[in-house]
Amino acid sequence: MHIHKFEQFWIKLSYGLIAFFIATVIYGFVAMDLKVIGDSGTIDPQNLQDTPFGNPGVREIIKNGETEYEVYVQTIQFSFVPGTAQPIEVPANHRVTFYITSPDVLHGFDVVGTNLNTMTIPGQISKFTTIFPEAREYGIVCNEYCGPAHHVMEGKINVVPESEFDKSTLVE
Ligand SMILES: [Cu+2]
Repeated sequence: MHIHKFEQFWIKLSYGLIAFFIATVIYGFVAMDLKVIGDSGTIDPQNLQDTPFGNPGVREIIKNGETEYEVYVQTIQFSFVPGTAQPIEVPANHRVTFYITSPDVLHGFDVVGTNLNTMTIPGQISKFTTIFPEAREYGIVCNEYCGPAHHVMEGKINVVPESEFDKSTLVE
């Protein structure tokens, strides 16, 4: 069968593009250590008050004899609760698990300069675990268009040395 040389060119280019896109995905997961945000279940966005999201903030838990932290965050047009009005404060070098959901519309939760980045979806819980290796401040931005003040939706995570961590900021 004769295939015209232009046709051959476009067929080869198509296969090349597919190979390139697959390679970028593999590169992201292997070399950049990207992970897909876990499916952590669903939640009724109208009734967050009866869940840990009703009292959002940082909780201390003991897991396998280690002190870990859980951070419950609501993303609401146009702030992170907590995160915007007051920063999320966690100690360095401890495992921190974020649980994030949205009572209104789709938002993003992107910890600037890191690979911590998730969509927050009404009815879904986004969950990821990290360990902040050093004390410093991180910015959070919303990276999903969520309304007219989307561009000012931002917050902060304060990672402090363990000795300076103020446990009075924890929620029950
Ligand atoms: Cu937004």
